[in-house]
Amino acid sequence: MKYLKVLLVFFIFFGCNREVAIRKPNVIIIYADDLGYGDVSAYGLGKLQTPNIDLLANNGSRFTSGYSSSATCSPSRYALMTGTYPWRNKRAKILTGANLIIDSLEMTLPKMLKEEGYQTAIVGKWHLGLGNSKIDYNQRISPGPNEVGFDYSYIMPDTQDRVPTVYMENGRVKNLDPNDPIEVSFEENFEGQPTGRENPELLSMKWHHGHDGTIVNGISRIGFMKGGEKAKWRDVDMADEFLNQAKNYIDQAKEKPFFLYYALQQPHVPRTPHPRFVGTSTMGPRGDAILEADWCIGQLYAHLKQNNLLENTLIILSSDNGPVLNDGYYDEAVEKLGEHTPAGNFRGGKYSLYEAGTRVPLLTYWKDQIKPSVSDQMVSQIDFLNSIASLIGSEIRTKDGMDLADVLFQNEGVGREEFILEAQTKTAFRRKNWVLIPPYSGPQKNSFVNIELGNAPEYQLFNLEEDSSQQNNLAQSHPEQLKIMIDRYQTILNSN
Ligand code: NG6
Ligand code: CA
Repeated sequence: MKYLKVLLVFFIFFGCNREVAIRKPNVIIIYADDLGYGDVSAYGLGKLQTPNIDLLANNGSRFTSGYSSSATCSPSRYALMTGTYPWRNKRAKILTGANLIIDSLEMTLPKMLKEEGYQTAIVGKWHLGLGNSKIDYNQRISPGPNEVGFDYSYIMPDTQDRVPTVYMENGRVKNLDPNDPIEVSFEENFEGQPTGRENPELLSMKWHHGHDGTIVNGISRIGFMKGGEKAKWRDVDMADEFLNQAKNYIDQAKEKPFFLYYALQQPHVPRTPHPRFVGTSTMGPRGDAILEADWCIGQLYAHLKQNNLLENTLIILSSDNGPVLNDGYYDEAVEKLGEHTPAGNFRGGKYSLYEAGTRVPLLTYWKDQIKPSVSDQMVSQIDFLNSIASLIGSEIRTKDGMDLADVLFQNEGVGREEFILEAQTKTAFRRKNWVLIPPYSGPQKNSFVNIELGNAPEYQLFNLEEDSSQQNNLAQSHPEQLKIMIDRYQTILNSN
């Protein structure tokens, strides 16, 4: 009996440990905001140097055909969290003070991981909405990240350029003084509150389009906010704040498998690198913010290393959409760009149906498990849920995502054959090397941000193999291929 007990203890101890080591790695998703394909130096196209991202890229799998689901933030995050195409959800578009767009019954990546015994946390940008009726920032707001699978949440509710400019921890505004309640409106200003439109003399960074509401830290935002003085973040400290929260979380979670969704705010506007990064890039705040993000990633990596966690941690890094230079503030992103090419050699950018809208840096790193490799297999963030589920032995699968665990984590197998991409509720279709963009009304270019959107009165058909920058529309000259693409695209759109 005694021996049996010893044997049992031995089995549980080593059995579990083995499981932890082989089947249940910690999972960290590092998700940048508006980082372009050419912004990462491992991709070899731009002029910025991102040594810490490169270290992961060069020692893991770097994907050259990796996609976000969408060319904007909230839809991409929705797809990342749910493994579901965002165009199936009418509310999955850029959110401003909106309610939660994930249904409480929907499967999510953190829910799946929780079912497999993981601890789960988000630190950083959420932008998937909060609550299900009028939001009162002076109460605990539910549902939010904690109600769709995260044990712990430390978030910026929407974006850095939207009010309220406060952190929220587990559904509550951090550092809120009950005697100074927060009021928020996206319709009208509160009496006596300076705004970017009326008080430009108070601004340290001027707005170019939009962003003319309440001024916080010398920067005017989208929307109006009153109160909550003590709770307001300092923009220049945001990177350090999220990094420290991420490290703290790792420290307290590291004994058991954990999932950390580290959603960086850079290089989204307003770009506010900490003073120690100002001037490090020669490209103004946008470049400096990317170098700051790169530094944060290096610090996180060093922290994992110090804690002997690298062998047992899968790191995935990507971006929610393609790059933009002028996204609403005068911050010299255009003027100081020089020879740098944030979109690589792809056409378009953030908001665009062309490749640069959704073709983003995407890499996986797992020390001693993923061999250094460059893969041209097509993969999407929408596949992360199913692929991670497959890796850790969960049976859960969502409908639109694929199980690409072999491709993403083993340097083996084949990726997607086809994928519907989305930009501001419009969709396009990639199949093998072909891309179909259906006719859409609307401007050819968003002249504020200076990005071609992909709208055209006729079908556009591109062959990426010979024309990766989408210059030659083959719709007229390749009618059979056009028909194949339209038929297949319609079939997927009509599937439910
Ligand atoms: C747009 C904002 C833009 C950015 C974007 C969301 C204006 C004129 N533009 O509405 O600055 O905030 O929303 O970006 O207000 S995203 O990466 O979160 O999708
Ligand atoms: Ca974004």
